Amino acid sequence: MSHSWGYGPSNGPDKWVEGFPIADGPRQSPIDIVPGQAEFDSSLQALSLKYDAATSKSIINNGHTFQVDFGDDSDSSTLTGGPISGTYRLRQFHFHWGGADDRGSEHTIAGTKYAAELHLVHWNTKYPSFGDAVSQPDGLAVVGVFLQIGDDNSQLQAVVDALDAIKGKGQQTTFENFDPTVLLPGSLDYWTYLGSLTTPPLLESVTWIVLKEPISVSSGQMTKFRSLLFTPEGDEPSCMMDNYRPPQPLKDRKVRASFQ
Ligand code: SG4
Ligand code: ZN
Repeated sequence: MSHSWGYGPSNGPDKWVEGFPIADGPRQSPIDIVPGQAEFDSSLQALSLKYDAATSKSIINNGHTFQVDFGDDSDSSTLTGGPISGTYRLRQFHFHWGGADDRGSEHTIAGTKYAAELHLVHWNTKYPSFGDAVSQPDGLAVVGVFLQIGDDNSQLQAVVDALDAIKGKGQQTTFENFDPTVLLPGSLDYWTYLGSLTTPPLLESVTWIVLKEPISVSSGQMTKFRSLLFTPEGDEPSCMMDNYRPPQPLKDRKVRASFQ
């Protein structure tokens, strides 16, 4: 992989190990979660997600996904409770999705794939910044939410409507006054395990919190995700899709469940 990483045959997940040997490391993500093999842990606390709409700033196509970035210079939008200790601040959220509705999630549930997966990325405020936290074993906590094909998700429409303005890699626009709480399902029941970033540099710094209950997305909304481009304006266009890493070996890890 002499060129930069991506999701194609020549630079995709199977090649990442060439530039990032941690790809074969002991705590890689995503994984296949087998509910019958997860252990209910009554000591796990409820998740507390407290987000302030005033912290959403912009939406950007970074050539791998699109993400909404948040101001993280104060404890305005935070994650506490669940499996983590202390306070983690929301930095950004982004999605992974398929080229068709039958695939796209990174985590799978007993082999079942969802059409997409939302990642809300938080960093541990015991470190001075996101950049410092990203390489620490307890640096990040990512909440994963599955998107299941069904009704139009009206809460997602503000995000979908912004995509026209960021079609090409490197494009960004303002995205203010958005509270991502509206994207969460009714139940905050979750599975949790210790893992990694799912893209290079694949750092083993993530406490994963994967919600059991999916949110809905319509086929039409997924089509709009796929109208984004991996490529910058001016290049031969390549549609952004199948930007997910497949499940990695569980190795010596336990998945815990917050629910019975
Ligand atoms: C996406 O490519 C995000 O755009 C990246 O964010 C993110 O990397 C990467 O996914 C890995 O995150 O929750 N899927 S994941 O494990 O947050 C980081 C940026 O490039 C470091 C800012
Ligand atoms: Zn992600």
